[in-house]
Amino acid sequence: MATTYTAKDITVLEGLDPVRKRPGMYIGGVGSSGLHHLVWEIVDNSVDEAMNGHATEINVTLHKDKQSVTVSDNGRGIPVDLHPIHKKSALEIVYSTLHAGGKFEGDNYKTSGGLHGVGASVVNALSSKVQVTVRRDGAEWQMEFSRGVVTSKLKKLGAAKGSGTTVFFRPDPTVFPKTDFNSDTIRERLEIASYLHRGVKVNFTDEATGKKDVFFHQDGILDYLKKILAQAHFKPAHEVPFVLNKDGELRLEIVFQWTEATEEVVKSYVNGIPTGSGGTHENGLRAGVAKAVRNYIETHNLAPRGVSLTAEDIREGWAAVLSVFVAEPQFQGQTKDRLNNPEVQSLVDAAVRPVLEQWLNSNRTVAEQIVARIILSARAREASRAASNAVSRKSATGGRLTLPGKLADCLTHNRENTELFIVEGDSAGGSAKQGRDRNTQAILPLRGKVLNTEGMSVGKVIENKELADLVTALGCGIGANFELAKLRYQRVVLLADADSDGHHITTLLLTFLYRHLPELIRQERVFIAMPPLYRIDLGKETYWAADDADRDRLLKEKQKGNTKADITRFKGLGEMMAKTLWDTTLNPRTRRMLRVSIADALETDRIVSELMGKDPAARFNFIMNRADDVGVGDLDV
Ligand code: 0RA
Repeated sequence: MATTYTAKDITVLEGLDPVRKRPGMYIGGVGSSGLHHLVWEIVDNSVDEAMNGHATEINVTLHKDKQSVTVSDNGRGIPVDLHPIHKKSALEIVYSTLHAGGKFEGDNYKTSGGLHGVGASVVNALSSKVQVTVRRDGAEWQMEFSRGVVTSKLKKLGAAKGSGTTVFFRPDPTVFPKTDFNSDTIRERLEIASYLHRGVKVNFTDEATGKKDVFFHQDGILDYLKKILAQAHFKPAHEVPFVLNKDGELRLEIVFQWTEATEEVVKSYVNGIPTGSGGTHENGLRAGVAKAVRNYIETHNLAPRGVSLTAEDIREGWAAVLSVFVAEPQFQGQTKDRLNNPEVQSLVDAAVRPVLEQWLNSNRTVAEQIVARIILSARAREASRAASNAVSRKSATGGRLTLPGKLADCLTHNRENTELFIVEGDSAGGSAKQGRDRNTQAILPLRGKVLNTEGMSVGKVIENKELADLVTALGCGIGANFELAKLRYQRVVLLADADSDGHHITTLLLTFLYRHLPELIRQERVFIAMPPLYRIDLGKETYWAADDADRDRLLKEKQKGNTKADITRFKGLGEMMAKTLWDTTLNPRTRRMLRVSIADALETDRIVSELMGKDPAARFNFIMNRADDVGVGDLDV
């Protein structure tokens, strides 16, 4: 049962002048982050009320002017009775004195985060207006402040049902250079809060757009993990995620699951505040997980022969959400988003290790799936190291003996202006080999469909002969062994038929490059060749058309009087004469190519993962139709 908690429990320390003198000390600064901090403080107070079991719903409204916010909850309402000594209401004390708050009194009040009970007064000090409305004991009360000073005494508005607290505030424009709130920033933070505080319903209204959001997650951070994996199209490598909720010296919540992806994803929070740069809580989690997994592998004699498991192997494809609640968090780093409390590391480690070991031992199927996933990472690492060693051995000896047999390399030893054409199919490869400039252009024919590598580990990728050959031909290694300086060509050009199968292959290759050799795309080394689909003979003139629209446009433009048009549709690159391929597609003086670039890495990432999970045929259309969005631009080379 909750302890009775009234005005007498509040300790009063000092007035609000210090806050107005040095706002940065309390909210980190007066920029956008500090401005939004005010919202988090007020929301945290309502979250605390909910976490203590007294409120179920929080409403946040960003008003039309974007300069003011209202936060309300259906909790007990801030007490309005008079403090026996100070003769002031708890409401007034909480809002107009620094370090006032029951949170200082220990067990009575668990902190969700923020400024340790001083939040309300800090917001008040830095706001040109604060209006607090409380419903409790059958009545509604209201009080107003400005810049930390009472402007309207506590008054009873009348009878009212239920209970709760509503806080309206408008940040002081003489403190903040810019007082516009960002709706997305608030929305994202509230959504996260709804995951970190299971069962609390958080409503957000943006009056400027009329948009309303409801965030509610009965399963808390487990729902969050599921959302992260679904959004990234990361396939779980085992059935049930690991879940740990612990109260005690350190309150923490942990969920994690291994996936087929190569990335490690960890989202961590301290008192509901995101810690993007990790810190001691994350380190403790990683250490605890690594030790538990190693112990399990050892106890059950599951260690693979010939490879040793590294910490990176254990972390490959690992997706985790970690939320800890720390009484006195110390943040570090340039953006103050790394937890620095040393004691937290061993507390998290000690909390997770035995429970995970126990869990692995009593969920043997899942445990085996996890161990298999980790061994796969180790093997992949070994394989890619071997592949890259092979490449460097070759370049060290200057020999080309280990290059794939089907690669028709270029002759020049100077990398400048060299190009590797990755060509679909052997017969097309044949035309390309004949039609190319042997000095600077190399041809690597690929057989048939390329693997869809989305979500695949480096090891899996290397097991595929076609892709392994491609990596060897490129010479730059892959994954942890990637080295741009070793790339054997200046440009990498994807050359496929102008039809939908060809487009599909191009998309699969782009996915592979984007996911596993992203630096090549970032450095804009990757191009898409544009072979013609039609040959149009008009009298003595010959034209080439890339697609149907191009054909129609050319006919309209060039066909005069009743000249007969002779139109040939190429079935594939293979049936094109070598000379034709040179004239239309390979010759740097006459050809057109698309340069692939990343306009917005995050957006591209989302798009790639979305596309590669869906209908293959639709994918290339997307890339072509939305060329601007993914940054594939026209380029004449
Ligand atoms: C102290 C005591 C009590 C409620 C609160 C604080 C309280 C603060 C906030 C801030 C936002 N929403 C809030 N809701 C409640 C309750 C004392 C009692 O009724 O026993």
